[in-house]
Amino acid sequence: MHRSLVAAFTLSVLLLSSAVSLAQSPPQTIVVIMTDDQRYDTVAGMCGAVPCMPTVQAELVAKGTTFTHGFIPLASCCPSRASILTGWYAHTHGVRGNTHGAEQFFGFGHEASTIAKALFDAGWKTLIAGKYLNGYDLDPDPGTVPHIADGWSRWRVFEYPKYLTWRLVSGEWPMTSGVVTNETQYSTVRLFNEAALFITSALPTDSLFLYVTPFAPHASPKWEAQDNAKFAAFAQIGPAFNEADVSDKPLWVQNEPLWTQVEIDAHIKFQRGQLRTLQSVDRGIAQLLAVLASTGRLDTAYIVFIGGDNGFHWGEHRLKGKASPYEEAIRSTFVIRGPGVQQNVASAALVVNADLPVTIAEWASVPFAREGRSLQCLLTGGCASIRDQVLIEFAFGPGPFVGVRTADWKYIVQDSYEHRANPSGTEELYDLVNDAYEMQSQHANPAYVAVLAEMRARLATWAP
Ligand SMILES: [Ca+2]
Ligand SMILES: [Ca+2]
Repeated sequence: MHRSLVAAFTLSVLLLSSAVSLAQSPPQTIVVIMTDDQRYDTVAGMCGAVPCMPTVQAELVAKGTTFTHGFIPLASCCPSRASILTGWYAHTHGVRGNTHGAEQFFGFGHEASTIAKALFDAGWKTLIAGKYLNGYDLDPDPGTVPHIADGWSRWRVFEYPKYLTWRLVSGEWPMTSGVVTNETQYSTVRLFNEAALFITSALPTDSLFLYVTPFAPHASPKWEAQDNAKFAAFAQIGPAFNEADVSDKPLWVQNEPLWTQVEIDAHIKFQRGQLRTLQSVDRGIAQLLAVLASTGRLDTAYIVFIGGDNGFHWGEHRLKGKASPYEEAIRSTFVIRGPGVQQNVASAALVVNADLPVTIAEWASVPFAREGRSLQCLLTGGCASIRDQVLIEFAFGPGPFVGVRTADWKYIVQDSYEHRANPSGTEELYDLVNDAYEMQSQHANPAYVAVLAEMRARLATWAP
Protein backbone atom coordinates (compact mmCIF):
# COMPACT_ATOMS: atom_id res chain seq x y z
CA MET A 1 0.00 0.00 0.00
CA HIS A 2 1.20 3.49 -0.85
CA ARG A 3 2.52 5.34 2.15
CA SER A 4 -0.04 8.15 1.86
CA LEU A 5 -2.82 5.58 1.55
CA VAL A 6 -1.56 3.86 4.70
CA ALA A 7 -1.61 7.20 6.49
CA ALA A 8 -5.11 7.96 5.26
CA PHE A 9 -6.30 4.52 6.28
CA THR A 10 -4.74 4.86 9.74
CA LEU A 11 -6.28 8.31 10.13
CA SER A 12 -9.72 7.10 9.13
CA VAL A 13 -9.47 4.23 11.62
CA LEU A 14 -8.45 6.70 14.34
CA LEU A 15 -11.30 9.04 13.47
CA LEU A 16 -13.74 6.15 13.41
CA SER A 17 -12.60 4.83 16.79
CA SER A 18 -12.75 8.30 18.36
CA ALA A 19 -16.24 8.83 16.94
CA VAL A 20 -17.29 5.50 18.38
CA SER A 21 -15.85 6.34 21.79
CA LEU A 22 -17.58 9.74 21.76
CA ALA A 23 -20.87 8.13 20.82
CA GLN A 24 -20.46 5.56 23.56
CA SER A 25 -19.94 8.11 26.34
CA PRO A 26 -23.32 9.59 27.27
CA PRO A 27 -23.60 13.34 26.76
CA GLN A 28 -23.50 15.47 29.91
CA THR A 29 -25.29 18.68 30.79
CA ILE A 30 -24.13 21.25 33.34
CA VAL A 31 -26.16 24.40 33.91
CA VAL A 32 -24.86 27.20 36.14
CA ILE A 33 -27.19 30.07 36.98
CA MET A 34 -25.75 32.97 38.95
CA THR A 35 -27.48 36.13 40.15
CA ASP A 36 -25.89 39.53 40.80
CA ASP A 37 -25.81 40.94 44.35
CA GLN A 38 -28.36 38.49 45.77
CA ARG A 39 -28.40 38.06 49.55
CA TYR A 40 -27.72 34.57 50.88
CA ASP A 41 -30.95 34.68 52.90
CA THR A 42 -33.17 35.26 49.83
CA VAL A 43 -32.46 31.94 48.09
CA ALA A 44 -33.84 29.05 50.15
CA GLY A 45 -36.75 29.31 52.55
CA MET A 46 -39.27 32.07 53.00
CA CYS A 47 -39.30 35.78 52.22
CA GLY A 48 -42.32 36.80 54.24
CA ALA A 49 -45.30 34.52 53.62
CA VAL A 50 -44.02 32.90 50.40
CA PRO A 51 -40.82 31.17 49.27
CA CYS A 52 -38.21 33.66 48.10
CA MET A 53 -37.80 31.62 44.90
CA PRO A 54 -40.50 28.91 44.57
CA THR A 55 -38.89 26.86 41.79
CA VAL A 56 -35.47 27.01 43.39
CA GLN A 57 -37.13 25.81 46.60
CA ALA A 58 -39.17 22.96 45.06
CA GLU A 59 -36.82 21.79 42.33
CA LEU A 60 -33.30 22.56 43.51
CA VAL A 61 -33.30 22.87 47.32
CA ALA A 62 -35.72 19.94 47.84
CA LYS A 63 -34.01 17.83 45.16
CA GLY A 64 -30.42 18.82 45.82
CA THR A 65 -27.85 19.99 48.35
CA THR A 66 -27.87 23.56 49.64
CA PHE A 67 -24.65 25.10 50.86
CA THR A 68 -25.81 27.59 53.47
CA HIS A 69 -22.25 28.81 54.04
CA GLY A 70 -20.95 29.62 50.57
CA PHE A 71 -18.36 32.40 50.71
CA ILE A 72 -17.12 35.00 48.27
CA PRO A 73 -13.63 35.75 49.68
CA LEU A 74 -13.46 39.07 47.80
CA ALA A 75 -17.06 40.27 47.89
CA SER A 76 -17.32 42.22 44.67
CA CYS A 77 -18.68 41.36 41.22
CA CYS A 78 -15.66 41.06 38.96
CA PRO A 79 -13.16 39.43 41.34
CA SER A 80 -15.86 36.87 42.24
CA ARG A 81 -16.77 36.15 38.63
CA ALA A 82 -13.08 35.74 37.77
CA SER A 83 -12.78 33.18 40.60
CA ILE A 84 -15.86 31.29 39.42
CA LEU A 85 -14.42 31.07 35.90
CA THR A 86 -10.87 30.12 36.94
CA GLY A 87 -10.96 28.46 40.38
CA TRP A 88 -8.35 30.89 41.68
CA TYR A 89 -8.58 33.34 44.58
CA ALA A 90 -8.64 37.03 43.68
CA HIS A 91 -5.09 37.67 44.95
CA THR A 92 -3.95 34.92 42.56
CA HIS A 93 -5.91 35.75 39.41
CA GLY A 94 -5.19 39.42 40.07
CA VAL A 95 -8.59 40.89 39.17
CA ARG A 96 -9.10 42.65 42.49
CA GLY A 97 -11.62 45.29 41.46
CA ASN A 98 -14.39 45.99 38.99
CA THR A 99 -12.84 48.83 37.00
CA HIS A 100 -11.38 47.48 33.76
CA GLY A 101 -11.96 43.96 35.12
CA ALA A 102 -12.64 42.36 31.75
CA GLU A 103 -9.54 43.97 30.26
CA GLN A 104 -7.42 42.74 33.17
CA PHE A 105 -8.82 39.22 32.87
CA PHE A 106 -7.94 39.22 29.16
CA GLY A 107 -4.56 40.88 29.76
CA PHE A 108 -3.53 38.33 32.36
CA GLY A 109 -4.29 35.55 29.87
CA HIS A 110 -7.10 34.04 31.92
CA GLU A 111 -9.45 33.55 28.99
CA ALA A 112 -7.36 30.50 28.13
CA SER A 113 -7.81 29.15 31.67
CA THR A 114 -11.54 29.22 32.32
CA ILE A 115 -13.70 26.23 33.09
CA ALA A 116 -15.54 27.00 29.86
CA LYS A 117 -12.30 26.70 27.87
CA ALA A 118 -11.43 23.42 29.60
CA LEU A 119 -14.82 21.98 28.69
CA PHE A 120 -14.74 23.43 25.16
CA ASP A 121 -11.34 21.85 24.56
CA ALA A 122 -12.81 18.53 25.69
CA GLY A 123 -15.49 18.78 23.03
CA TRP A 124 -18.31 20.40 25.01
CA LYS A 125 -20.63 23.05 23.57
CA THR A 126 -20.55 26.08 25.86
CA LEU A 127 -22.88 29.05 26.27
CA ILE A 128 -22.61 32.26 28.25
CA ALA A 129 -25.85 34.25 28.46
CA GLY A 130 -25.76 37.40 30.59
CA LYS A 131 -23.07 39.29 32.45
CA TYR A 132 -19.47 38.26 31.76
CA LEU A 133 -17.06 40.52 33.66
CA ASN A 134 -17.27 44.14 34.73
CA GLY A 135 -15.63 46.44 32.24
CA TYR A 136 -17.06 44.56 29.28
CA ASP A 137 -19.45 47.51 29.20
CA LEU A 138 -16.67 49.86 28.10
CA ASP A 139 -15.96 49.86 24.42
CA PRO A 140 -12.35 51.04 24.30
CA ASP A 141 -12.62 51.99 20.64
CA PRO A 142 -16.12 53.12 19.65
CA GLY A 143 -17.06 51.84 16.24
CA THR A 144 -15.24 48.54 16.68
CA VAL A 145 -17.06 45.36 17.59
CA PRO A 146 -16.45 43.89 21.07
CA HIS A 147 -14.07 41.05 21.73
CA ILE A 148 -15.44 37.54 22.41
CA ALA A 149 -13.56 35.35 24.88
CA ASP A 150 -12.10 32.03 23.82
CA GLY A 151 -13.78 28.87 25.08
CA TRP A 152 -17.39 29.77 24.29
CA SER A 153 -19.38 28.15 21.49
CA ARG A 154 -22.10 30.76 21.82
CA TRP A 155 -21.77 34.23 23.32
CA ARG A 156 -24.80 36.26 24.44
CA VAL A 157 -23.35 38.91 26.73
CA PHE A 158 -24.57 42.21 28.09
CA GLU A 159 -22.67 45.14 26.66
CA TYR A 160 -23.78 46.79 29.89
CA PRO A 161 -26.10 44.89 32.26
CA LYS A 162 -29.59 46.35 32.52
CA TYR A 163 -33.19 45.20 32.91
CA LEU A 164 -35.29 47.00 30.29
CA THR A 165 -33.35 48.53 27.40
CA TRP A 166 -29.91 47.16 26.82
CA ARG A 167 -27.33 46.05 24.29
CA LEU A 168 -26.44 42.43 23.56
CA VAL A 169 -23.16 41.21 22.09
CA SER A 170 -23.70 37.98 20.15
CA GLY A 171 -21.31 35.59 18.50
CA GLU A 172 -20.76 31.96 17.55
CA TRP A 173 -17.40 30.21 17.71
CA PRO A 174 -15.01 30.75 15.91
CA MET A 175 -15.96 34.43 15.86
CA THR A 176 -13.59 36.60 17.87
CA SER A 177 -15.67 39.77 17.83
CA GLY A 178 -19.36 40.11 18.28
CA VAL A 179 -22.44 41.66 16.74
CA VAL A 180 -24.17 44.32 18.86
CA THR A 181 -27.96 44.63 18.95
CA ASN A 182 -30.28 46.96 20.86
CA GLU A 183 -32.72 44.97 22.99
CA THR A 184 -36.01 45.90 24.61
CA GLN A 185 -37.26 42.54 25.91
CA TYR A 186 -36.90 42.20 29.70
CA SER A 187 -33.31 41.02 29.89
CA THR A 188 -33.78 38.07 32.25
CA VAL A 189 -36.48 36.61 29.98
CA ARG A 190 -34.34 37.09 26.90
CA LEU A 191 -31.30 35.43 28.48
CA PHE A 192 -33.22 32.36 29.65
CA ASN A 193 -34.81 32.08 26.19
CA GLU A 194 -31.29 32.01 24.75
CA ALA A 195 -30.35 29.28 27.23
CA ALA A 196 -33.44 27.22 26.37
CA LEU A 197 -32.72 27.58 22.65
CA PHE A 198 -29.14 26.45 23.19
CA ILE A 199 -30.44 23.20 24.71
CA THR A 200 -33.20 22.52 22.18
CA SER A 201 -30.97 23.25 19.18
CA ALA A 202 -28.14 20.98 20.37
CA LEU A 203 -27.56 17.49 19.02
CA PRO A 204 -28.60 14.71 21.41
CA THR A 205 -24.96 13.66 21.50
CA ASP A 206 -23.65 17.11 22.52
CA SER A 207 -22.37 17.67 26.03
CA LEU A 208 -23.56 21.12 27.10
CA PHE A 209 -22.29 23.73 29.56
CA LEU A 210 -24.50 26.75 30.18
CA TYR A 211 -23.46 29.77 32.25
CA VAL A 212 -26.54 31.95 32.69
CA THR A 213 -25.89 35.20 34.55
CA PRO A 214 -28.85 37.59 34.69
CA PHE A 215 -28.62 41.08 36.15
CA ALA A 216 -31.18 40.43 38.91
CA PRO A 217 -31.46 41.47 41.67
CA HIS A 218 -28.84 44.19 41.17
CA ALA A 219 -29.71 47.85 41.81
CA SER A 220 -31.79 49.58 40.51
CA PRO A 221 -34.39 46.79 40.39
CA LYS A 222 -36.93 46.71 37.56
CA TRP A 223 -39.32 43.75 37.38
CA GLU A 224 -41.99 42.23 35.15
CA ALA A 225 -45.55 43.52 35.55
CA GLN A 226 -46.83 40.13 36.69
CA ASP A 227 -44.76 40.53 39.87
CA ASN A 228 -46.06 43.99 40.77
CA ALA A 229 -48.13 42.81 43.72
CA LYS A 230 -45.64 40.36 45.18
CA PHE A 231 -43.78 40.98 48.46
CA ALA A 232 -45.96 44.06 49.02
CA ALA A 233 -45.68 43.67 52.80
CA PHE A 234 -42.07 42.49 52.90
CA ALA A 235 -39.65 44.45 55.08
CA GLN A 236 -36.53 42.96 56.60
CA ILE A 237 -34.99 44.98 59.38
CA GLY A 238 -32.47 42.66 61.00
CA PRO A 239 -30.84 42.86 64.44
CA ALA A 240 -27.73 44.56 63.03
CA PHE A 241 -29.72 47.18 61.10
CA ASN A 242 -28.54 50.71 61.88
CA GLU A 243 -26.17 49.36 64.54
CA ALA A 244 -26.29 52.03 67.24
CA ASP A 245 -22.77 51.63 68.62
CA VAL A 246 -20.12 51.07 65.97
CA SER A 247 -17.21 52.15 68.17
CA ASP A 248 -16.00 48.53 68.08
CA LYS A 249 -15.55 48.79 64.31
CA PRO A 250 -12.99 50.48 62.05
CA LEU A 251 -13.16 54.15 61.17
CA TRP A 252 -14.77 53.64 57.76
CA VAL A 253 -17.78 52.03 59.46
CA GLN A 254 -17.86 54.65 62.22
CA ASN A 255 -18.00 57.29 59.50
CA GLU A 256 -21.26 55.82 58.14
CA PRO A 257 -24.21 57.92 59.39
CA LEU A 258 -27.33 56.35 60.86
CA TRP A 259 -30.08 55.90 58.28
CA THR A 260 -32.97 58.34 58.36
CA GLN A 261 -36.60 57.25 58.19
CA VAL A 262 -36.79 58.52 54.61
CA GLU A 263 -33.82 56.34 53.69
CA ILE A 264 -35.34 53.36 55.49
CA ASP A 265 -38.65 53.73 53.66
CA ALA A 266 -36.88 53.91 50.29
CA HIS A 267 -34.76 50.93 51.22
CA ILE A 268 -37.77 48.75 52.03
CA LYS A 269 -39.13 49.49 48.55
CA PHE A 270 -35.73 48.50 47.21
CA GLN A 271 -35.86 45.16 49.08
CA ARG A 272 -39.28 44.39 47.59
CA GLY A 273 -38.03 45.30 44.13
CA GLN A 274 -35.03 43.01 44.48
CA LEU A 275 -37.26 40.05 45.41
CA ARG A 276 -39.57 40.78 42.46
CA THR A 277 -36.67 40.72 40.00
CA LEU A 278 -35.74 37.27 41.30
CA GLN A 279 -39.12 35.87 40.26
CA SER A 280 -38.12 36.16 36.59
CA VAL A 281 -34.97 34.21 37.37
CA ASP A 282 -37.07 31.61 39.16
CA ARG A 283 -39.38 31.24 36.15
CA GLY A 284 -36.33 31.04 33.89
CA ILE A 285 -35.04 28.13 35.94
CA ALA A 286 -38.44 26.41 35.60
CA GLN A 287 -38.22 26.98 31.84
CA LEU A 288 -34.78 25.35 31.68
CA LEU A 289 -35.88 22.40 33.81
CA ALA A 290 -38.77 21.82 31.40
CA VAL A 291 -36.47 21.98 28.38
CA LEU A 292 -33.99 19.64 30.03
CA ALA A 293 -36.83 17.20 30.69
CA SER A 294 -38.24 17.38 27.16
CA THR A 295 -34.81 16.76 25.66
CA GLY A 296 -34.13 13.79 27.94
CA ARG A 297 -31.28 15.53 29.75
CA LEU A 298 -32.81 16.32 33.14
CA ASP A 299 -32.01 13.09 35.00
CA THR A 300 -28.31 13.36 34.21
CA ALA A 301 -27.94 17.15 34.39
CA TYR A 302 -26.08 19.00 37.10
CA ILE A 303 -27.77 22.28 37.95
CA VAL A 304 -25.87 24.84 40.03
CA PHE A 305 -27.57 27.93 41.42
CA ILE A 306 -25.26 30.59 42.84
CA GLY A 307 -27.29 33.21 44.70
CA GLY A 308 -25.34 35.50 44.14
CA ASP A 309 -21.88 36.50 42.86
CA ASN A 310 -21.50 38.46 46.14
CA GLY A 311 -23.81 39.37 48.99
CA PHE A 312 -25.50 42.62 49.88
CA HIS A 313 -26.15 44.65 53.03
CA TRP A 314 -29.68 45.66 53.88
CA GLY A 315 -28.60 48.30 56.39
CA GLU A 316 -26.66 45.99 58.71
CA HIS A 317 -23.96 48.03 60.50
CA ARG A 318 -25.39 51.05 58.64
CA LEU A 319 -24.13 49.62 55.33
CA LYS A 320 -25.74 49.20 51.93
CA GLY A 321 -24.10 47.21 49.15
CA LYS A 322 -21.17 44.79 49.38
CA ALA A 323 -17.50 45.69 49.91
CA SER A 324 -17.43 44.65 53.56
CA PRO A 325 -16.06 41.72 55.56
CA TYR A 326 -19.41 41.11 57.29
CA GLU A 327 -21.62 38.10 56.69
CA GLU A 328 -24.17 39.85 54.47
CA ALA A 329 -21.47 40.80 51.95
CA ILE A 330 -19.24 37.72 51.91
CA ARG A 331 -21.87 34.98 52.03
CA SER A 332 -23.72 33.38 49.14
CA THR A 333 -25.99 30.35 48.96
CA PHE A 334 -25.01 27.61 46.50
CA VAL A 335 -27.64 24.99 45.54
CA ILE A 336 -26.66 21.95 43.48
CA ARG A 337 -28.85 19.23 42.03
CA GLY A 338 -27.63 16.33 39.91
CA PRO A 339 -26.88 12.63 39.63
CA GLY A 340 -25.63 11.25 42.93
CA VAL A 341 -26.17 14.55 44.76
CA GLN A 342 -27.91 14.14 48.11
CA GLN A 343 -31.46 15.48 48.02
CA ASN A 344 -33.04 17.91 50.45
CA VAL A 345 -29.79 18.29 52.37
CA ALA A 346 -28.48 21.54 53.83
CA SER A 347 -24.73 21.65 54.43
CA ALA A 348 -23.03 24.26 56.62
CA ALA A 349 -19.60 23.24 55.31
CA LEU A 350 -17.30 26.17 54.56
CA VAL A 351 -17.14 26.41 50.77
CA VAL A 352 -16.03 29.19 48.40
CA ASN A 353 -16.79 30.38 44.87
CA ALA A 354 -13.49 29.01 43.56
CA ASP A 355 -14.67 25.49 44.50
CA LEU A 356 -17.43 25.54 41.89
CA PRO A 357 -15.40 25.29 38.65
CA VAL A 358 -13.19 22.64 40.22
CA THR A 359 -16.31 20.62 41.04
CA ILE A 360 -17.62 21.05 37.49
CA ALA A 361 -14.29 19.84 36.11
CA GLU A 362 -14.54 16.73 38.25
CA TRP A 363 -18.04 16.00 36.93
CA ALA A 364 -16.76 16.38 33.37
CA SER A 365 -13.48 14.54 33.99
CA VAL A 366 -11.40 17.39 32.57
CA PRO A 367 -8.07 18.44 34.13
CA PHE A 368 -8.40 21.65 36.15
CA ALA A 369 -5.88 21.85 39.01
CA ARG A 370 -6.68 25.12 40.78
CA GLU A 371 -6.90 26.62 44.28
CA GLY A 372 -10.58 25.75 44.77
CA ARG A 373 -11.50 22.29 46.03
CA SER A 374 -14.09 19.91 44.67
CA LEU A 375 -17.41 19.77 46.51
CA GLN A 376 -18.10 16.27 45.22
CA CYS A 377 -17.58 14.41 48.52
CA LEU A 378 -19.89 16.91 50.26
CA LEU A 379 -22.52 16.41 47.56
CA THR A 380 -22.51 12.62 47.83
CA GLY A 381 -22.28 12.52 51.62
CA GLY A 382 -18.76 11.14 51.54
CA CYS A 383 -17.46 13.88 53.83
CA ALA A 384 -18.81 16.62 56.11
CA SER A 385 -16.24 19.35 55.43
CA ILE A 386 -13.43 20.23 53.04
CA ARG A 387 -11.71 23.03 54.99
CA ASP A 388 -11.83 24.59 58.46
CA GLN A 389 -11.36 28.24 57.50
CA VAL A 390 -12.10 30.63 54.65
CA LEU A 391 -10.18 33.69 53.56
CA ILE A 392 -11.66 37.21 53.47
CA GLU A 393 -9.84 39.80 51.37
CA PHE A 394 -10.51 43.18 49.87
CA ALA A 395 -8.34 45.53 47.88
CA PHE A 396 -10.29 48.74 47.16
CA GLY A 397 -13.16 50.87 48.45
CA PRO A 398 -13.05 50.93 52.25
CA GLY A 399 -10.15 48.47 52.29
CA PRO A 400 -7.83 46.92 51.99
CA PHE A 401 -8.77 44.40 54.63
CA VAL A 402 -7.96 40.77 55.09
CA GLY A 403 -9.24 38.14 57.47
CA VAL A 404 -10.11 34.57 58.18
CA ARG A 405 -13.39 32.98 59.21
CA THR A 406 -13.82 29.61 60.87
CA ALA A 407 -17.13 27.98 61.77
CA ASP A 408 -17.17 29.91 65.07
CA TRP A 409 -14.92 32.95 64.70
CA LYS A 410 -14.10 35.81 62.37
CA TYR A 411 -10.90 37.85 62.49
CA ILE A 412 -10.36 40.91 60.27
CA VAL A 413 -7.55 43.43 60.02
CA GLN A 414 -7.38 46.59 57.94
CA ASP A 415 -4.40 45.66 55.82
CA SER A 416 -3.63 43.93 52.55
CA TYR A 417 -3.47 40.22 51.80
CA GLU A 418 0.28 40.56 51.24
CA HIS A 419 0.76 41.94 54.78
CA ARG A 420 -1.34 39.32 56.51
CA ALA A 421 1.61 37.83 58.40
CA ASN A 422 2.51 41.19 59.93
CA PRO A 423 -0.51 43.48 59.66
CA SER A 424 -0.65 46.94 61.13
CA GLY A 425 -4.29 48.08 60.81
CA THR A 426 -7.34 48.03 63.05
CA GLU A 427 -8.42 44.55 64.14
CA GLU A 428 -11.83 42.98 64.66
CA LEU A 429 -12.77 39.65 66.24
CA TYR A 430 -16.32 38.27 66.25
CA ASP A 431 -17.67 35.39 68.30
CA LEU A 432 -20.10 34.04 65.70
CA VAL A 433 -21.61 31.48 68.09
CA ASN A 434 -22.72 34.08 70.64
CA ASP A 435 -22.83 37.12 68.36
CA ALA A 436 -24.02 35.91 64.95
CA TYR A 437 -24.85 39.46 63.84
CA GLU A 438 -21.35 40.80 64.56
CA MET A 439 -22.55 43.51 66.92
CA GLN A 440 -19.53 43.57 69.23
CA SER A 441 -15.94 43.05 68.15
CA GLN A 442 -14.00 41.30 70.93
CA HIS A 443 -10.51 42.18 69.73
CA ALA A 444 -9.86 44.40 72.78
CA ASN A 445 -11.53 42.08 75.30
CA PRO A 446 -8.91 40.35 77.52
CA ALA A 447 -11.19 37.32 77.79
CA TYR A 448 -10.54 36.60 74.10
CA VAL A 449 -6.77 37.01 74.03
CA ALA A 450 -6.11 33.34 73.29
CA VAL A 451 -8.64 33.25 70.47
CA LEU A 452 -7.20 36.44 69.03
CA ALA A 453 -3.73 34.90 69.00
CA GLU A 454 -5.02 31.78 67.31
CA MET A 455 -6.87 33.75 64.63
CA ARG A 456 -3.85 35.98 63.96
CA ALA A 457 -1.79 32.84 63.44
CA ARG A 458 -4.42 31.34 61.15
CA LEU A 459 -4.36 34.42 58.97
CA ALA A 460 -0.57 34.66 58.94
CA THR A 461 -0.23 31.10 57.70
CA TRP A 462 -3.34 30.92 55.55
CA ALA A 463 -2.87 28.93 52.36
CA PRO A 464 -5.44 27.65 49.85
CA1 LIG B 1 -22.33 41.52 42.06
CA1 LIG C 1 -21.23 47.40 68.03
